[in-house]
Amino acid sequence: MTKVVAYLGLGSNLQTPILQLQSARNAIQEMDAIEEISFSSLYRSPPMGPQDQPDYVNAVMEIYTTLEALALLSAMQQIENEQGRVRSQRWGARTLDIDILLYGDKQIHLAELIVPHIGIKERAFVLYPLFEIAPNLVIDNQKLIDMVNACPLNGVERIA
Ligand code: A4P
Ligand code: MG
Repeated sequence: MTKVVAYLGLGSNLQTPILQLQSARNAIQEMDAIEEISFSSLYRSPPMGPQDQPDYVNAVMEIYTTLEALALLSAMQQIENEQGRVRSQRWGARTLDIDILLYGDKQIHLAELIVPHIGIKERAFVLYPLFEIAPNLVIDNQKLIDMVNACPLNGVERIA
């Protein structure tokens, strides 16, 4: 199986979000089928969606993986579950969310997996950390830098 470069978007807004992202990073690094290439700074932002929830901490991780896309999705969902993820309200508060932002240059349109991730082009909390670690990316023939320049920060702040 060949190695694919993939980008994961991590987010948390419950139970010490910074620790949630650190332990998710560790769990991902420990997988035999995954090798970390880089990990962005952490970014804080107000919630997108229901406003009666805490601010989020987000980051983006660049990996090599030998897993197929669906196997990668279920591995990430297992890590979410291990960190106490409860699915109730859509876009509601969560201990950990791991989204597959990009999987090589593949376009995937399955019921359970859409890649590139649906929100990638307009979400500041995804674009800014992604740009930090992969400034030259091109997504669907569009330069990431152009998407970043078109996207207001919307309260996203890099955590020192
Ligand atoms: N799914 C489809 N494509 C993908 C993909 N590329 N990666 C499916 C991961 N999952 C994908 O996700 C619902 C279903 O999406 C999964 O079962 C999977 O088969 P979920 O994690 O169970 O539920 P969710 O995250 O609440 O829903 P959704 O629509 O994925 O929400 P998002 O887009 O993840 O947004 N505000 C800030 N500031 N920062 C955030 O990180 N995150 C969200 C959630 C809302 N507001 C936020 C943030
Ligand atoms: Mg999600």
